Amino acid sequence: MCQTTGGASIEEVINKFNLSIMTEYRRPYIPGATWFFTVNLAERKGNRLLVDKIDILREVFAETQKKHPFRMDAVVVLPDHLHCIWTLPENDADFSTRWNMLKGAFSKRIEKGEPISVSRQYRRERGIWQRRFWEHCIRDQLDYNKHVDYIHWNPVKHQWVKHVQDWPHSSYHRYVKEGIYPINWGDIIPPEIDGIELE
Ligand code: NI
Repeated sequence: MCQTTGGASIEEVINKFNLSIMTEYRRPYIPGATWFFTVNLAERKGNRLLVDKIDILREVFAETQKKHPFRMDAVVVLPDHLHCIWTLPENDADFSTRWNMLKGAFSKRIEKGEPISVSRQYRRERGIWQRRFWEHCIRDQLDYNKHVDYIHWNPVKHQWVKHVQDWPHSSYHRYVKEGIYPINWGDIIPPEIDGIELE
């Protein structure tokens, strides 16, 4: 399903990125079934809709998951976009159905009034979310770890908080509770994600 890059051994990669301390993850990725997503609101400037309506967002995630199961490995909700990692059931790569359902159910519960483009008016679409989203098939355990850390570092990256632990809307807190991260994780930028740009 997703291509492996081959070539460099884990040791080579670790040396290259100076990853002296590796975090022990308890939910190993599953080849071909684990995906990273970035999903944006249509209007990002000054828009806090996702955190203002976090309860609705939680509801629609749960409803979608009930109808079309997936494992949520990591998630962060920022005011104007979100990132997450899902693992889909075997032989099921249909993340598009899940995102359409989730985005549609969320929009339906938000009062109308957002600016809507002509093409969307024509199709009777709402203007809450960007139509496109970014997906990336996780290649291996190192790629998985990197994306999990990217997610949890994101509130600091976007300068919403100074410390990872001060942002409530992420799975970071679950990771600490489960003993996966030490409490001071993220006091400095994790070296393996330095310079990565996935929004
Ligand atoms: Ni981001």
